[in-house]
Amino acid sequence: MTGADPGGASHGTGAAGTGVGQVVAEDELAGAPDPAVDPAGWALAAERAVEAVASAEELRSLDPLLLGKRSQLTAARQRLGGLAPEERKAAGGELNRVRQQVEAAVERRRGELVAAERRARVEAERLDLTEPLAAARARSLGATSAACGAGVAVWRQGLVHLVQRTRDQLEDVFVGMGFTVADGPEVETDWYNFEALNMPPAHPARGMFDTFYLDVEPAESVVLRTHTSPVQIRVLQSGRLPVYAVMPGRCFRRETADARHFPVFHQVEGLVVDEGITFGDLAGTIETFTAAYFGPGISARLRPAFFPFTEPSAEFEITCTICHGAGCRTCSGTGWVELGGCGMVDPAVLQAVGVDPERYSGFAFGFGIDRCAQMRYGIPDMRAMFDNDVRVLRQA
Ligand code: FA5
Repeated sequence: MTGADPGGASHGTGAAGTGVGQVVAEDELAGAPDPAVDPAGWALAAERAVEAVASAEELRSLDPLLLGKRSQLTAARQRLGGLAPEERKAAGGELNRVRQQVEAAVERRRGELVAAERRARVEAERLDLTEPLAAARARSLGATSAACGAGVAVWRQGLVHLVQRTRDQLEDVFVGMGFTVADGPEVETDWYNFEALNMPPAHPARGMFDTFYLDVEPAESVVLRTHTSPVQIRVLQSGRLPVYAVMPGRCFRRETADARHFPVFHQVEGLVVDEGITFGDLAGTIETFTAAYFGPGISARLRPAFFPFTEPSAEFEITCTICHGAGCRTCSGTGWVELGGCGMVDPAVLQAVGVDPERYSGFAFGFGIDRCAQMRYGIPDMRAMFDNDVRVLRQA
């Protein structure tokens, strides 16, 4: 093999802005032996150059110098034509082998660099959802971490919506009393929402619920649930007795919004079914819940009422917390606000789901969560809770 000019391939010296890794890599290549003379030595230097680059971008810039038209390797290959056929074959084979070796090294390094860059990008773009907004915002404005630690108050931290907070608090109260929490669908069949609750088709009590029907066949067979009472049926159908459960969730009625009503609202249903349950247990449970949620000193009363799925039935009311009983727009001048309905589970309901009413008895209740929040936080008009004006929500 004829000697070759080691400087035959032109090596760039690194363009303006070239990274340190690339400069080191180019230096490695500049000092490499001629591959036509020492292919293994050149491959070693080329691999060191590949290792020296610090980014995928640098590796891309180095590529033409390593394996491209301007490379020592290509120059060596071009000079093969001057060799005798036998020599040319051996030297060509050797140059092919080192090319493959360096190509593999480039690919391996490219994989490492791309993965490292992806990791760095993900880390830089990571959102810490638990970080207080003031600090996060201050940092995004360029404040140092010391300034963030000192509490540069730019934005205030968000808060859980009043209704969700009340739902959580009510769940906590009942879980503390030994209840479990169950769930049911917001879209219900007519059977669960009405029939199983002792309201067959055309029963006049259906008029108590202004119902949204889904546009499916057969007509009026599927509804947006008007109350959480259908979840009672689902819990009883699971067949596990005794039952001590609360079932919070969203309900829907075709009602015009006013100071105490909203077309989309929330209830928490309660159901206890066991041997020997009495109305006294119901009254005691409601009293415990009221004291735990509103604090002592709240005046409450049970008034006789009618629900087809409980017998006897009652409505649970507290003194209006806006006017303290004097009468105002919120309580329609009565001084009292109804929070929910309740009663002893009608034996027909137990029978409909295969529970023996001779052995088991129970009570149920359904409270308006929004109504509870409204009364606890003294909000005269329920609509204010859904205007999403943070000044209102923050006051509570
Ligand atoms: C019922 O919905 C019965 N399912 C309650 C029940 C359960 C009775 C178990 C017996 C046994 P009622 O329609 O009264 O009852 O609603 C109960 C409570 O839900 C009301 O007192 C009120 O607090 C709340 N509520 C009802 N409609 C609305 C509405 N449109 N906006 C806000 N809250 C409402």
